[in-house]
Amino acid sequence: MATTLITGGTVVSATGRSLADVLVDGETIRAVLEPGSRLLGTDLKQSVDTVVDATGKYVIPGGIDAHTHMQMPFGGTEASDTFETGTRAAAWGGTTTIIDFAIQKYGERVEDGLAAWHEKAAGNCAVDYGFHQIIGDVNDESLKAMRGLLDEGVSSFKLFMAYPGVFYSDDAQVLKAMQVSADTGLMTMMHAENGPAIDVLAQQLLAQGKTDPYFHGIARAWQMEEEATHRSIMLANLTGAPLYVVHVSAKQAVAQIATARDGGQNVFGETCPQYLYLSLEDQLGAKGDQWGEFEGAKWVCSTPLRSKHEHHSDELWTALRTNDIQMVSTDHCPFCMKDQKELGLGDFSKIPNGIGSVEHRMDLLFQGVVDGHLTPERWVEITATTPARMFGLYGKKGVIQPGADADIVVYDPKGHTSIGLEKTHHMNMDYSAWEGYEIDGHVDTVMSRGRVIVDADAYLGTAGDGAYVKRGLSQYLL
Ligand code: DUC
Ligand code: ZN
Ligand code: ZN
Repeated sequence: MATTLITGGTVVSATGRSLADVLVDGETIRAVLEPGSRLLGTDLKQSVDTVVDATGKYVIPGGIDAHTHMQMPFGGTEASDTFETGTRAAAWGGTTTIIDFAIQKYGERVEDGLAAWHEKAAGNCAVDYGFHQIIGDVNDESLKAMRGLLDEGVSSFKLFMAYPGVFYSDDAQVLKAMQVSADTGLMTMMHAENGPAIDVLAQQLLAQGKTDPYFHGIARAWQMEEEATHRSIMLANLTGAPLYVVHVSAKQAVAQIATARDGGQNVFGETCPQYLYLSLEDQLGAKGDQWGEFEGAKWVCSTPLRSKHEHHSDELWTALRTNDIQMVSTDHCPFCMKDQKELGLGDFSKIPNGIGSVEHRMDLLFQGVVDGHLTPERWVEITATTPARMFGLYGKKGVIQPGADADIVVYDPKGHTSIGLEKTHHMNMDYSAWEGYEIDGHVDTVMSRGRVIVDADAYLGTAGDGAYVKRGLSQYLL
C-alpha cells in the first residue's frame, strides 16, 4: 500500500491545533507525529512513497457536506449536477464526503427509493457518499420500512412540512414518524416551513401581479419558518425524537432552537452559506445580465434568503460561534438558468428551488475565520467534525487521528480563491450563485482515502473513486 507523509503543516482539529506530520498508509491515517519524527529509526521523508509539503498551511479533515441533492427530480426538472459532476466539484472545494438524500416518493416503497439512489451514485462518485432517506409518504408500510434503514447504513430521515402535494407530511404523519425516530434513534431531519400557508400567500401575490423571483422570499416569510420550527420542536418534545432542523435561515427559528436546547431538548440546527452571505435584496432588480429582473431566480431556494434589514445573517454567524447552530451544509441543489430556472419566468412559484454551493462551502466558511466570525478550530468543527458526529461517521471521518480514513485537506490560509463561472467553477451550472466572491484562502491538496485527488489546481481523481459509507447512529443521542 502506498504511504504518504504530510509534513510541516499545522493540524487543525475541533479542539486545537499543533504543528505535526501526518503519516498515511494506504487508505488510512497511521500516525500523527511530532514534526520531523523518525519511526522505528527511519527518516520518514526518505522511506514513504510521497511527501506532501504543508509548510505554512493548515492540515484539516476533509469536509463533510451533510446536505446535498445530486440529480434530484424537483420543480418539474432535475438538479443539474449528477453524482459524478457534483462530487467532483465537492472534491475541488475540499469536501471529501457528501450525504445526499434518497427519495421515497408518494406512493412508492422506501426500499425502492433507496435502491434507486444507490443506482444513481454507484461507480460515479469522486468522493465517499452516504444517504439520508426522504420519507415523502408516511404510511403504515413506510413507517415499518423505516425500521430497516439503519441496517442499510441510513441513520436519518427527512420530513417536509412544506411542499404540499410533493413531499409534504401533515402533523399526524410527522408525529408518527417521530415516534419511530424516538424508538430507533434515527435522526429526524426537518424542512420546517408551513407549506400550506406559504402556498396561499404565493397564490395571492401572483394574483396581484407580483410574479418576480423576489416574491418567493415574501411568500416564504420568516413567520412560516419560525412557526414550523416551533411545531416540529414541540412534536419532537412530545415523542422524544432527536430533531435536526435543516437549512435554518430566520433568526426567529434560531431562537426557537436555542430555547429548546437550553431546555435540555435534543434539537440541532444547520445553516448554509447562502444564509450567511446573501440576502433577499440581492434578488431585487436587474444586475446587468441577460435575465434582467428575472436574474433573482439564481438565488431562489427554500428556506429563502432573508432581508438584510432584519440582520438574520449576523444572528446566524453568532449562533454558529455560540453553538446555538451546530453545523453548515450547503443544501446543494443546482439548476441552470437556461431551461430550468426559466420554468418560472412570469411565475416565481414555478422556479425550481435551489442553489449550488457544494464546491465553495469550505472556502466560504474559511472566509468566516478571516472575517473574525469563527476560529480555525470552529471552522473544522462545523464543516467536518460535527457533521461526522451528528450522522454516525465519526472516527472514520471528521478527524485526523490514527485509524481514520485519510480524507485530508491541505489548506493555505495565505492563498487566494476567486469564485466565478470563468474562474473556479466545476459544478454543472450555467451561472455561479457566488460570482465575484474573493476568498482569502485556498484548497491546495485534497486526499480521499489516501489518494491525492486534487493538487495544485489539477484534478487527479476518477469517477468511481468514492464509495458508499454506511453510517451508524448519531453520537448526540441521549
Ligand atoms: N430547498 C431547496 O432550495 N432545494 C431543494 C429542496 C429544498 O428544500
Ligand atoms: Zn429542505
Ligand atoms: Zn435540501
